Amino acid sequence: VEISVVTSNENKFRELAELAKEYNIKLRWINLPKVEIQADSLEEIVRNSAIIAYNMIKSPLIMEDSGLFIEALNNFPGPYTNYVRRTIGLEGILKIMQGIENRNAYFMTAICYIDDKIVKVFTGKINGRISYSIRGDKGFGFDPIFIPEGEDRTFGEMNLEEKNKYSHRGKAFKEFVKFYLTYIS
Ligand code: ITT
Ligand code: NA
Repeated sequence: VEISVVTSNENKFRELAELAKEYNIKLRWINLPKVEIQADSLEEIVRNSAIIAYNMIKSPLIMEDSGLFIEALNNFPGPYTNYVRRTIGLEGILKIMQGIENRNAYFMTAICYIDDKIVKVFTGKINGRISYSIRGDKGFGFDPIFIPEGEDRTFGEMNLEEKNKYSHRGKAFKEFVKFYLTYIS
């Protein structure tokens, strides 16, 4: 069985495809923007997006919604991470965080799988901290300012395999795989 991944973000697809290889799951990229409702939780957003996409594509697919949650900012930007990236960007976040000693933050991903029988959401979370400067040119999005727990390097300083080992996306995808492999057998 082939599963489609509907996302406008090629980096996301690359990370997911690399993870899927380990389990012999084939992913196919459908490059479409996701329709996002405004809601407080990534789970709710992605479930809605997936239902909308499924009505167009009508074959098994996954979609995902991710966000960066900063403790000192009461979990902002969270579901607004994409908007913040397009507006104030990484520099803007570092500026807001100037003089703030609590750098705690986490990344979260919610993955929704949908087919003609089921709609199911899986999540993954990685704790870490916001760096004091932009470091590294690998990865994408907020990777150059996020340092995962137990590391000194930002995600921007890690290659794709290293990031996948720790990442929110890697964890959410593993949860999905646990479900999926028993579901199809
Ligand atoms: P689709 O909605 O088309 O899937 P997107 O890039 O808009 O692509 P999200 O809404 O899930 O995806 O992403 C929200 C923001 O979080 C976006 O600006 C990303 O760059 C950023 N982001 C997502 N995953 C990330 C990761 O693993 N590392 C760093 N930044 C990430
Ligand atoms: Na988005």
